[in-house]
Amino acid sequence: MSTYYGEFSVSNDALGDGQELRRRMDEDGYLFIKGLLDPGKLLALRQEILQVCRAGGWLIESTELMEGVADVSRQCTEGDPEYLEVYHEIYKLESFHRSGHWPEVLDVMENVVAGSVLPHPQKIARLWFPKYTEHTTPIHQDYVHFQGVYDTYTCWAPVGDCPRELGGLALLPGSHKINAVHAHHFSLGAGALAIDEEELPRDWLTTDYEIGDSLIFHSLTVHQALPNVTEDRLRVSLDNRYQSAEFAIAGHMLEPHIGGEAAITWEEIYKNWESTELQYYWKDLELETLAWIEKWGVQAFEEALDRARQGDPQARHNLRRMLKSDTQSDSAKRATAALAE
Ligand SMILES: O=C(O)CCC(=O)C(=O)O
Ligand SMILES: [Fe+2]
Repeated sequence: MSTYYGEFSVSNDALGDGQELRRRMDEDGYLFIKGLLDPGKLLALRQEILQVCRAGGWLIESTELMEGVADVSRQCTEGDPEYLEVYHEIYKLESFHRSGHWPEVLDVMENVVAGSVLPHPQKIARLWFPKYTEHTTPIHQDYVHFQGVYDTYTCWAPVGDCPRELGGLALLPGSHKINAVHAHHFSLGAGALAIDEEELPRDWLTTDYEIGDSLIFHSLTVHQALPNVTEDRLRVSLDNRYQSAEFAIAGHMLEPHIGGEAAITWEEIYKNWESTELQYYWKDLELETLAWIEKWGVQAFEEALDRARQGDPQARHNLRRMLKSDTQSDSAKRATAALAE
């Protein structure tokens, strides 16, 4: 049965009314704000990001930079060393980190958390190749990845227009109300954890995002990315996280995003920044940190091993991807053994 995607409700009418924004977040698990972010600033950021992608060989030469025309033969994603090479250069951009602190975002988020807001130090950009459907972000709740407290919120925003075919985010309204984490299983898509579609209702919502639009949702709200089915366009987006500054935060959210053994350090990231204002901005807050909960990742890895032994191509791809950046750990040894069976 194919799924029909309805349209988000727009919450611009409630901007500035914290109580109403919180009521809607409690009711629907999301807020969709049209034109929240300034298109001029986003376009400047898009240009910087795409310049890095072009320098990394991801874009077709002689095409208009801002169109983001991808060289499909360079397809890669999170976990691939060739993705990290480009992503880490983007991660060094001061403007990319600053975008998570733009006042228009902080204003809304202060209203959502009803007080002083903590933007997570770990910022995230996603660079999504076209026709790479198997690797699309699967159905999940953010809590399994970002953890900390349930009342953590994601702001997802495309850096450029993002019509449905470019693969924007879709979510299930009200799905946070189960107030619990669904079972997550192995998936080849980003994050490697997925909820079974059969367990869920089918009233998915999405939209044809325009530059500046922002989708804000709760850490238990069930969501997924739609596949990028364009011929040759790269999807560029931001997903940053916010919570009340009064709550504890998961310790890993104080570290840069992804890399495992090849991770980049804050020192490397800050090397060429002009301003120190946002460097280590969380250090004087004396935040209480929470330990990483391993269970979802561990379970998905066991599933990947089982499926790889049975010859499942997605699981085998996942383990081979992991072995490109880690050959020494116990998990790497188990992955090597499973692939050899
Ligand atoms: O952009 C994506 O593909 C994944 C985004 C996502 O799952 C999130 O922002 O939480
Ligand atoms: Fe997510």
